[in-house]
Amino acid sequence: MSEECLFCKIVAGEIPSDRVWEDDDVVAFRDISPQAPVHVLVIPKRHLASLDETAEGDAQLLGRLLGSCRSIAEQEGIAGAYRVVNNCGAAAGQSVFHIHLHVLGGRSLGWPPG
Ligand code: DGP
Repeated sequence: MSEECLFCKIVAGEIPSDRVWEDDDVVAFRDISPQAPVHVLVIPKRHLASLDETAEGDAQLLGRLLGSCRSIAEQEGIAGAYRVVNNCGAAAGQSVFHIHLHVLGGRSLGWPPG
């Protein structure tokens, strides 16, 4: 855990969140500022600042994050019609430096994204 990290505090339960999923390695909760009717953030319990900070040894964890997105999409009723996004780095829109996948759905999603 990183003591200064907002999402580590959410994992620890020190900051409340609307959790929709949890297993040994992964937690998912609703985004505080939803950009779609379904907007869930999927994060590892272990602190990793961004995708750039991951290495070969994190491949299994990254796979589990993506697999959790699939399960959450099914649970949320958006299977077959959702988007998974990772913003890596401030210039790409990352504002919280604990790696997370956004699962967005429940409305029509345009492409390309902004
Ligand atoms: P990003 O910009 O890709 O780093 O996404 C960070 C997201 O985190 C953003 O969509 C808003 C969300 N967020 C920020 N603070 C909180 C919080 O305290 N609780 C929850 N549930 N979401 C948060």
